[in-house]
Amino acid sequence: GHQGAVLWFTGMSGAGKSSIANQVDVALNEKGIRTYLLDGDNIRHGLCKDLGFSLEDRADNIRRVGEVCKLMADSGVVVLAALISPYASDRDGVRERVNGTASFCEVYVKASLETCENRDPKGLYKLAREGKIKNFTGIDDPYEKPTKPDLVLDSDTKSVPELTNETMQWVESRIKL
Ligand code: GGZ
Repeated sequence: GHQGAVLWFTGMSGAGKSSIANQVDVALNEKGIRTYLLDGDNIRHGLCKDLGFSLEDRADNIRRVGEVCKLMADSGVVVLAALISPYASDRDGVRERVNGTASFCEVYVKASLETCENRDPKGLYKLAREGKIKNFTGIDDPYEKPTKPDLVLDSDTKSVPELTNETMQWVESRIKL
């Protein structure tokens, strides 16, 4: 068996968190590593169905998903969590909760607002600009950039496959699998 770990992908909507986490998930499975992917967009349809996007609700969202990460990592799974997680204090809370029992890696999926807005895969930035969605991260709600991430993925200039490889290299060198 391998030791559990948490790879926590943070970044704005459209930065590529889900795409990269999905590809890393596939790559780890190909190596026979047990994984579980927790995606903000999916979690918000179930476990965190009752939560919105206020500061308090985002904090609760991160805390709940962080607890699930800890439980699963304790059972030996490599957990991939992809949530915007815009507040440093919430991310630090998860790190503190997970550390000690499993490895925690804060993966900053770095992309400029311009990049994210140009991609706008779901048309949400457009709606936010039109004022039809309020408190949208990067538009009228903050994103606190990680100051000491364990890994930075430059999504402005690199492709999903490249960033997947970078993540795999980091995982293989830093986490005992
Ligand atoms: C940010 C929002 C918002 C607002 C809806 N702000 O790109 P997506 O669409 O598929 O993923 C985003 C998702 C963010 O959920 P998270 O659980 O990751 O957020 S957090 O960590 O801050 O709790 C986006 C969509 O929900 N979405 N409204 N106002 N993203």
